[in-house]
Amino acid sequence: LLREKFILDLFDIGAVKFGTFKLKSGIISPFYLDFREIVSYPEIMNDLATLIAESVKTIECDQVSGIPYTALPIATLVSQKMRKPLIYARKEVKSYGTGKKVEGQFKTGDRCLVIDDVMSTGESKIEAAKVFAASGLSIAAFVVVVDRSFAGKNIIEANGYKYAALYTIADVTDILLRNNRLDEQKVRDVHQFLQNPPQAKSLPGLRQRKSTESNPSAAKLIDRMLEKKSNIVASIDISDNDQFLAVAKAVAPHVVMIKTHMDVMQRFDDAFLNALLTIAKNQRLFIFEDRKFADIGNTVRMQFHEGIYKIADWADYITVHGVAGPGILAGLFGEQQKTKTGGFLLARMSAKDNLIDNAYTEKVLAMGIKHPAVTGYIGHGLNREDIRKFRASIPGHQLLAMPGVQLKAGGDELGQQYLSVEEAMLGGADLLIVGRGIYRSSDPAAAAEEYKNAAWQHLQI
Ligand code: S5P
Repeated sequence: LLREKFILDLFDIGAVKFGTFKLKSGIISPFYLDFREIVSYPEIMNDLATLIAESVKTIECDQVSGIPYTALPIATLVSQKMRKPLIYARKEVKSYGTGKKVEGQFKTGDRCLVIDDVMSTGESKIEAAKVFAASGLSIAAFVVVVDRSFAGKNIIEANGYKYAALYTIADVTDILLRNNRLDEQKVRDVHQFLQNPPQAKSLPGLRQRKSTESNPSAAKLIDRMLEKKSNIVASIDISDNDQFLAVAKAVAPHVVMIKTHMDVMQRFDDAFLNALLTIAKNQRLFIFEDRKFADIGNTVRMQFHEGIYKIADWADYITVHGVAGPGILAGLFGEQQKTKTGGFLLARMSAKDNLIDNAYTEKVLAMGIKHPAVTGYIGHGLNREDIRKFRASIPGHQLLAMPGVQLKAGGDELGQQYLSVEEAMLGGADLLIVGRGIYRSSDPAAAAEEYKNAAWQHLQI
């Protein structure tokens, strides 16, 4: 039977392995799937294309596609077998030429069958669906070779997409067991894993993660969070100075930081700054200037220390883009840390269709992990699973601050995307940055307290 033979072949070429494997999320898995090398086995490729074409016979579609890289050559063969045209979404959009996101010919409204090798969290499928939708295509169905049984299927179906898998991982182990390729113990390990899917190991509590040596600015912030029992950063984006101070006073008891965009204030003078610093001192909170520095080292050094704002004189924390490379950290914080200010690097943003991709996020993390003045990162995510995976790549002594949060998920008319407090916290955020959710409320003090309580109960201290 082709269906069995294909799995035995996969096993024989090492595309499915059993043992102990650490996944990207930090979860230890008793099996591992890697389809990247099957392109080197033309017979196996042909068998797979036959199996897929057979299984999708009843699905009506106009186009066939595969998610790059691994599934694209597979989809190419399926397209041949089905005699249906192939399209594919680029992984990176070219900055020259046509700038098209989807290659191949199609019409608005075409229904596309999208093939992928493995289903795990569903994240890459949702991403692909967004790209296709933006080009006017709809998804006829997603079809994967093996479903490794995480939340993926639910997410795909909850989003209203048709979904099919050639095999579940349990089908795979059954076939291998029947054909004496696997012993019973290994199969039991897999079944056990599937019945109790382990959560990505959560980080130790805040107290344990605190490291004054490797991250003094995070240690200071953690102490203050514990003291105030709050991980809320109130982002007071109000340009009227008096209104700003009134909200600051009201929310101060419930928040660990007030985040400012000093360049939107109508007035910047000693009276205003002193009033703000007095609130900060009396209510034991920090000032977080969301300046989003992004220039070369020499320029950001001036922007930080000089000019009208002299940010370095009063900001406890600032935000920094990684785009200019490590020189920006040297410019802001010096070779040795000469300032007491800590920096949050923007690793992911909450704005819809922002240009940050995974490769950029990883480079920002690599840049920040080595630097003692990097308190942590600004990050966001699709849902708790997505945030968890991202959180797993941040070391415990650095903090994750998450904007784009309200009590309920949603968004605004300018592309801001909101996660719920619960989703953000269960994903592993350490600090929540809340703007309009608090200052637009008719009672900002009560709102700040509500956010504080809703978030704090989820924080591992
Ligand atoms: O990705 C980001 C990064 C930041 S710092 N998305 C954001 O929204 N922010 C900031 O967080 C933004 O500049 C604003 O000050 C705050 C969110 O405000 P809200 O009113 O949407 O909660």
